[in-house]
Amino acid sequence: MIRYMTAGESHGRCLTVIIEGLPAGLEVSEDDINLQLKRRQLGYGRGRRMKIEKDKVVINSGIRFARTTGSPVSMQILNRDWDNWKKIMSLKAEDKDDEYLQVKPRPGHADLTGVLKYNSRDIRDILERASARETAARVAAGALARKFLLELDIHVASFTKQIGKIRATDPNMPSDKILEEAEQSQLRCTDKNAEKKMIEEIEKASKAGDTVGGIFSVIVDGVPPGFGAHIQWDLKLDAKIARALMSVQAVKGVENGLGFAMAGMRGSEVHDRIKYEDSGKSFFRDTNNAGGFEGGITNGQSLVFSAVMKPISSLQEPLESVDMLTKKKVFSEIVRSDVCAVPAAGVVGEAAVALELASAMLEKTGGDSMVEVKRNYKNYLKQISEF
Ligand code: EPS
Repeated sequence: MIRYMTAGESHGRCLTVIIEGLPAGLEVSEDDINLQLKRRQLGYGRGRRMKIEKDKVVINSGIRFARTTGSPVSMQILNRDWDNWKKIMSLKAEDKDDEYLQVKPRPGHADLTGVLKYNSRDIRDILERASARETAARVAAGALARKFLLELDIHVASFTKQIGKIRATDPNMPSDKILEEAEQSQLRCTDKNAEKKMIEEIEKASKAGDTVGGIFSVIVDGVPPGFGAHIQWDLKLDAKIARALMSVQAVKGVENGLGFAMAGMRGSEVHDRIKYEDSGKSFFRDTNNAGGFEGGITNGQSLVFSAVMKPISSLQEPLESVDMLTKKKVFSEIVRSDVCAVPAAGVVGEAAVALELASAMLEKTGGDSMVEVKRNYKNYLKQISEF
């Protein structure tokens, strides 16, 4: 089982992540992680912060001679912007300055719920940790899960499906091709026509001081049947993945396969017919409406998840709110932010899915080293092929 935990504030010194449970002998370099961190920083619609940060990982433990040792891997990503925020984010009581107090909560943000819960009179105590900057740490952990999955020939990709009202046509291609095409697009969208309109949508929102959300999809190819379990609610792998995606900042809904569209369809239209290939001795389907899961267990088809990201709650044209201290009507705080971060959320989604999947796979295969994991995995694949 993989466990991971992040720490760090958006404008603090750094982000930290500890990931535990990876087998020993997994080949990892800093470049593998930095590549994923860079992908997360891209996308049309990002704010000025992304020009300041050049996210790079510092690995502090758990890796030796470019391989995991089996010990917890701890990593850091320094915030370059920290230099400009040292006083506001200071550890020392004497640096406290009421000039920087934030008291006008943004509707849609954790600002108000957070201050009420933690009894704080300064929204910054909350917003710094609620910030999607935290996802950089998750992407670093996800990069390791991704490397693990690649060793088992499992490929994770994502693409932007919708921005505002503009919906892209489904790519309908294998994950490695999706990855290749999405990477060419500034919105990580494989539909060029839709991409143009999406950019216009972002520009319009930006000019109006507004923000725009959308949908990203995560696809995983190469997962054999039998990972996850139907026997207990918290062992269902589709549910674990949905939770991980739902926990990505600003995500408000998750679907697997056809998801919500199934509501308006009949059983006969939805369910993927079971077929058998005699020569290859394997079960297969011609369709994948189920998105790779039946009964919380992988069914051998690609895993397909989509998540909706609400428009970011930091607007440059602020919304009606209430001053926390005076209780008078005000407009919410204006803070530097992105207009649209759906493409970046797709990369975060890949990491979230990779971590859950790698963890579930390890639960089944067991193994303290990659050699042991691969041997067990191969045996399981043999068992399925002989069914
Ligand atoms: C960031 C995500 C967004 C950015 C942030 C960096 O975080 P939030 O959820 O707080 O809007 O806006 O940058 C800033 C907070 C800033 O000062 O510009 C990220 O993904 O790294």
